[in-house]
Amino acid sequence: MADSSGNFFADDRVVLPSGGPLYLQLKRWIEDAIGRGDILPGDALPSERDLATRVDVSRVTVRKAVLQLVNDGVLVQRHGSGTFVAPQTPRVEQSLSQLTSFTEDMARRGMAVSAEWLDRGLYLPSPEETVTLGLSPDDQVARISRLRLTGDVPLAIERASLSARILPDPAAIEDSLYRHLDKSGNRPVRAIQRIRAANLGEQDAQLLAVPTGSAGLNIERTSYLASGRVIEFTRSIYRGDKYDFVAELRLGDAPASGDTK
Ligand code: 16G
Repeated sequence: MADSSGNFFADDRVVLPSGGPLYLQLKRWIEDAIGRGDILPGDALPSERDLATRVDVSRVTVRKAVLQLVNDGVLVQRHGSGTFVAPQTPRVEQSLSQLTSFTEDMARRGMAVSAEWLDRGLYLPSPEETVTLGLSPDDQVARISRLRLTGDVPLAIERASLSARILPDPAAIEDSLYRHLDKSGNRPVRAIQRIRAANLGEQDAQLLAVPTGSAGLNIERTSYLASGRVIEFTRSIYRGDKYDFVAELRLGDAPASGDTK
């Protein structure tokens, strides 16, 4: 990627925004430069030492500002190669009232999807899978785990379990699990979704290309066929900095406050 940051950082006139501790001034200066397009996604930042000299602050101040920007997802650090402006992907808004697949969600926004397979195969079910999926003692379970991306930006890790009777050959799934299920008339029509806040552990954070401990959303989806049978149990971890889950709320049956009649 072309590095257009050279001109910006080579400019002598560094005027930090005023107010607050120095590292926050420096942080805001970098954010403003990104906001104005003076430095672009993919551009490299100068080394800690060079930046400290250029801005005339200590290396500790630079380190603090950069760390916060990395935690905010504004910068990314690549081991051995330096610090870069993070690629920009808009936050994704996902409705909580529609049962859609990841592929459909992204296609609706004109965003390219891809997946990295982490695992897929048939296994002996765990007790939780047996109960949730309503399996018989000698049934197998199909497990598929994917890192889901748009472009080269990872958004979520999804680990789905389905009865092997429904999904006897997990390797046959191409891009979309729901499209695959649709072909055999097994696309879910209803789901219960539970969302919990979580701080990402080291392994998940690494897959999602964010610092360990970043905010994430743990989502469990149990999906049903029209018959009421459970078809899918998926545990997902979504990046907290990329997703907004949006629910429409309507006034319920209870009388509005003040309505005493
Ligand atoms: C969504 C679902 C996931 C489902 C997947 C199918 C959430 C939290 N999860 O990502 O349960 O397995 O879609 O997507 O929304 P696909 O058809 O693109 O494989």
